[in-house]
Amino acid sequence: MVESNRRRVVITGLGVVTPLGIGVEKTWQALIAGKSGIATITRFDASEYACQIAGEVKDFNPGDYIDKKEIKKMDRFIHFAVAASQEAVDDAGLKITPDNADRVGVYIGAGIGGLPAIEHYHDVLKEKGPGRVSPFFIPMVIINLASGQVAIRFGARGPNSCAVTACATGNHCLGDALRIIQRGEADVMLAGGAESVISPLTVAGFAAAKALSRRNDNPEGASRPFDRDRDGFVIGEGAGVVVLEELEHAQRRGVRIYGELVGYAMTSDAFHITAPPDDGAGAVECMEKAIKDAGVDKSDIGYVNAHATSTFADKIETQVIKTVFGQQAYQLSVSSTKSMTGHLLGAAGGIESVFTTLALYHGLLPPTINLENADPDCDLDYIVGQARSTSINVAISNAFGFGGVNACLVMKKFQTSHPN
Ligand code: V7W
Repeated sequence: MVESNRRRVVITGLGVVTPLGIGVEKTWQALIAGKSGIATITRFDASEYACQIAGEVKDFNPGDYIDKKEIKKMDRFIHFAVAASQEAVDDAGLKITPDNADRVGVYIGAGIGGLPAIEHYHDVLKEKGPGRVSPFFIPMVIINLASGQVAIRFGARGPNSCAVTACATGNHCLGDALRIIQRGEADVMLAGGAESVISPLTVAGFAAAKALSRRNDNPEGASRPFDRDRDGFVIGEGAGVVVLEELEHAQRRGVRIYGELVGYAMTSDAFHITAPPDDGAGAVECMEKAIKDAGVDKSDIGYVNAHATSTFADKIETQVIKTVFGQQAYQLSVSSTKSMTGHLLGAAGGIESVFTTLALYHGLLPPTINLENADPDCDLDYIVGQARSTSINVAISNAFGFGGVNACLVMKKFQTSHPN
């Protein structure tokens, strides 16, 4: 049961770094225009690799956000986390002072973290010896240093942690941060995910697992969720961070409210390391529980931001949505923004939470691109090719990751009075 007296949590700031652009405005405009951020890999020579394409963040200069001497203490995923957090904090007009610092926390995770720096310093160790490994190597790569560096930057002395749950990381981070505010342990949380693992070992590893698209001759067409000819996901990099804030705290500050985070659930498939079960039972239960937690009717939900990664699992997610919604599934608008951004792994939930929030706020649903020939098992309304105007009030954002982790978030258009 939803406790009617529980603290309400609203979204007051947004920040992203994505393959579609640096910053919310640039990314959102590209997203609703149906642009692809996928191209041939430039971060290393991938010409001998089975997969040679990715969603790289272009023209990112960490020096625009971080002092020169601090840059080398962080791997790129932390640079992204800091940049997205700065945008979100500025957007929310949030001032963190000694008076409120212990009521502001950070919960930003990554699925893999500093693997590129691990690869680099392993080479340094082998070629030049242990004395040449940077004293900053460990804090550069460990995942909780995304939250740690963001807290240091802003002096946020409240709860500080992170989830590390593969491709569900971002959703777990927002959901866990939601609970922290609902329980009264903080008034404001910066929450989201960051990832940057477009490196030789990651690409080789995912390709060996046959998880990646090999459509190297057509990068922009490679991420094609729900399409008959999808052949794996495309790795992306970036970060997505939101400012979550207790409603009255936000109202006292007089800040813009983008939307309300009303529901969260997590479940486990307890089934397989890299595949969901055919019936998607764990995901079904996760969506059901998140909707119940939100205290909304299924019929209130109008949009699903699907996890859909352009793999075999897209048809399982389609089945999951049908199991949860029955006939209503065919009235829902569903899209996979990964068709444009690629799969940002631990950052996916962070950026997709921003997209879902903006979709409700602007009344505009982002499309699924590259859906040319629908898989017969994928027969829902996927907002093919073009963004769609909408007047819906409630949306759900899915994230399902390796290890069988499921995390779903329900967002609602902001209304002063709570209908529940
Ligand atoms: C991903 C994978 C694709 C989905 C899983 C659910 C359960 C185990 O690339 O995000 S399939 S794996 N997540």
